[in-house]
Amino acid sequence: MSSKILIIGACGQIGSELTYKLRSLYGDENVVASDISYNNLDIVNTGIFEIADAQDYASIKTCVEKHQIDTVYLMAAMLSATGEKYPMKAWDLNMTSLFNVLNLARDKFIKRVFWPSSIAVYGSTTPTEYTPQYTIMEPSTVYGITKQVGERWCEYYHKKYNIDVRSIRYPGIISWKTPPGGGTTDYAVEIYHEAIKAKSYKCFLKEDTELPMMFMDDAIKATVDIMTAKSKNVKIRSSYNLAAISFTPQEVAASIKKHIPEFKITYAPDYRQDIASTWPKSINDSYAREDWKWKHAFSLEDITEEMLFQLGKKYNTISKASQ
Ligand code: AKB
Repeated sequence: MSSKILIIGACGQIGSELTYKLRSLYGDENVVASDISYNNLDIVNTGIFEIADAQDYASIKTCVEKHQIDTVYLMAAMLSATGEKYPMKAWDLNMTSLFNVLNLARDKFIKRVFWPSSIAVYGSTTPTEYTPQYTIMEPSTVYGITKQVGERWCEYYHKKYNIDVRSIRYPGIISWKTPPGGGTTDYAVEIYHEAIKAKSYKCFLKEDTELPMMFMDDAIKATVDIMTAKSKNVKIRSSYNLAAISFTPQEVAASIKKHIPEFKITYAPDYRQDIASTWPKSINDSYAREDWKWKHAFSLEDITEEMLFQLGKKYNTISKASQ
C-alpha cells in the first residue's frame, strides 16, 4: 500500500523517532515532517520538512494538499506536567489539533489518522494493578482529560464517518535522541542524563512510585504495528492499552548502579508526585497483544544498558568538541 505520510509534531520526543522510522520504511520522499518551529535540526535537515501549526486547520490542510498526504500522525501535544501549569493552553492545543485532523479525514482530504493517547486517561479511582482496558476512567489532569475526551471523539468519528483512526495509550517513554518535554514520567529519562553527567540525580517522584514505562524502540514498533495492521484487526477505535514494563525510581537507580556504582539518588517530590499517584502501576494490554499481536522487547536492564551506552557516547562527543 503506497502512502504519503504527514507527521505533525515531528520535532518532539516521539515524533522525531517516528519520523526517522517512517522515512526508513517508506522512503524520504513519502514522509513529510512538520512542526511549529525549526527546533530539531536533525529532523529539519534530513528530509522533507514543513512549518505547520497543529491548531490552524488551514495550515495543516495546505500541507496535506501540497504533498498529497493520505495518512497523518498527530504527535503534537502538551503533556501532563506542563498542562497543569497552562490548563487552557493544554486543552486548546490537544483538542483543536485533534479536531483539525479528524475533520480533514471526515472531509476526505486524508484517509488514516494515528493519534496517541496515554495512561493519563486513568485516575485515582481506577484499579492500579494490571489496569484493564475497560475500567473506571476519572483523570485528574487536564492532559488526561484531553486524552480521555479525545478517545471518545476518535471512536465517534470512526463510527459516524467511517474514519480509519488508530490509537494507543502510551506509558512513559524512555529515549536518548530527543528529550521529552513536560511529562510526569520525564524523570526516567533525566535520571540517565544525570547519571552520565553528574553521577547523581534529585528525583521529583518518591522512591516507590511505580509507573508503566517503555523504551522508545518498543513504542515506535507498537505505533508502526497498529498502523500496518489489517483494519478488521483494529477492533478498538478509542485507544488500546499498551504495556512493556513497570518500575519505581528506586529500581531504575539500582539498575544504573550496576554500571555506575557511585551513582546516588535523592528524592524531592513535587507537584508531579500528585499526578503520578493517580496513575496505574501496571497495565493489562491483552487486547493489543491479541488483536494486532503486540509484543515488547526491552526490559529495564536492556534500557539501562542502551541509555548509558548512547548517552555516554553523546556526552563524550560534546565534551571533546568543547575542548
Ligand atoms: C506524561 O508523563 O505526561 C507522558 C504520558 C505518560 O503520557 N509521558
